[in-house]
Amino acid sequence: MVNLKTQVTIIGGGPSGLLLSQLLMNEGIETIVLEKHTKCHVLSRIRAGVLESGTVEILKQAGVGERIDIDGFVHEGTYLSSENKGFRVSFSETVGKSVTIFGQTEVTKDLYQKQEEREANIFFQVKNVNIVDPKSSKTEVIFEDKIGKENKVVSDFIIGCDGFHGVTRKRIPLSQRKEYERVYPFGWLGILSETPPVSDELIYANTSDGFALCSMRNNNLSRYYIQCDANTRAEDYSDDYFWKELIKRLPENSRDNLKTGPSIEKSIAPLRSFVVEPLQYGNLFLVGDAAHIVPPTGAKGLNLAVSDVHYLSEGLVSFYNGEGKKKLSDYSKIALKRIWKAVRFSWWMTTMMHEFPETKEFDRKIKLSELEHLAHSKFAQAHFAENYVGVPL
Ligand code: FAS
Ligand code: PHB
Repeated sequence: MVNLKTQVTIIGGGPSGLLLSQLLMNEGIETIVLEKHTKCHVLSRIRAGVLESGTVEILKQAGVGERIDIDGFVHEGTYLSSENKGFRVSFSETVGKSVTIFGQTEVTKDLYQKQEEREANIFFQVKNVNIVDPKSSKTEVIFEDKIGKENKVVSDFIIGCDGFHGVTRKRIPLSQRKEYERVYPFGWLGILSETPPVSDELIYANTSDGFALCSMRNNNLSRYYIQCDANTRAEDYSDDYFWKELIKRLPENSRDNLKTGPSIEKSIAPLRSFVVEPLQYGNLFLVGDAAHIVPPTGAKGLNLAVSDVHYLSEGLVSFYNGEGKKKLSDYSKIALKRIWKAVRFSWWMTTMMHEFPETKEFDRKIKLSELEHLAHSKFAQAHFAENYVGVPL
């Protein structure tokens, strides 16, 4: 058994684990990061693309803002459409803010680079991660490293940044945790294509055929999603089918702009809303997708993970600055307040923009009226914008 010692053990080398390690190391706090896969595998995931202004600030604080400023697209609004009639919601005119389009893959790439510059202690391809006793003052995590050797790391705290399917959440006894969940009866079929984006800002579209979203990564890399049946596989859908369905759901005035081409990535994301409470159990803390999942409609997944990291790093820095555990023990309460606001907004937007199998004519009329109201009410648009750009930290 190899014995290791550190201050904070972070399980999960995705965006939240790496960002937390970077922010703590910037303050002279030691970390060890345990990641199940290779770095290459982590970077091969195509996920989020919208960064709230608060997220960009925190990433800059961690030292990974440079490329965001150069390659990111600042969007001061977004398009929505109902029954192929589009309208725009301005974030700048309503709440004086904007969002930035910059892929999660690129954020994660920059975080890995910064961690390597700091000679961070990251173990890849770990197996059989076992958290001994989260309640003990000196926590222990036992894991097998990539050459099959058993390691034990002793630290003050363990942070669960291991995503929805990780091990940390389940380490909290069922009697001590409460889970809230809504699973949606559809998924998102997403493609990446080396084609110019159809629009200068995102388009969220609702039609009786279902939802569609037009996003981008750069001037010749577009990301499109259409609502699909939950129990289907990406390979069940041809590119031809995808483009035909997408065109049908677009606002009339955008259709001619759409440039189609072969998909270079195609995947299906299931849609669910999930929250676990509390986010702390002894010296174990949960962060990001390990604690909550939102449907991507509200573009909140990555942004929530970053705000969790922000609150938790403040608590840990305060503790190591000798200010006691007050801020740390407030983490769960403070983070959950912002989490539930984002969960509500993501649920509301998903309900308004998607077609449910059981949708009755009455429901459809309500949805059309809600979109009609959003299209014409400055107050409704301000409410939408306030949530979409991210409620203050
Ligand atoms: P992550 O899941 O990114 O990272 C967790 C890490 O822990 C992974 O690298 C994993 O390999 C590792 N791990 C797991 N188990 C482990 C173990 N036992 N030991 C060690 N390591 C372990 N959000 C949006 O806003 N827009 C989107 O379009 C969007 N699309 C998404 C599509 C999919 C398929 C998914 C799953 C999520 C999507 N999200 C989207 C949300 C996404 O952005 C997440 O919120 C974000 O990745 C959360 O980051 P982390 O909390 O770091 O979790
Ligand atoms: C994306 O660009 O992948 C994206 C954008 C907005 C969303 C979800 C995904 O709401």
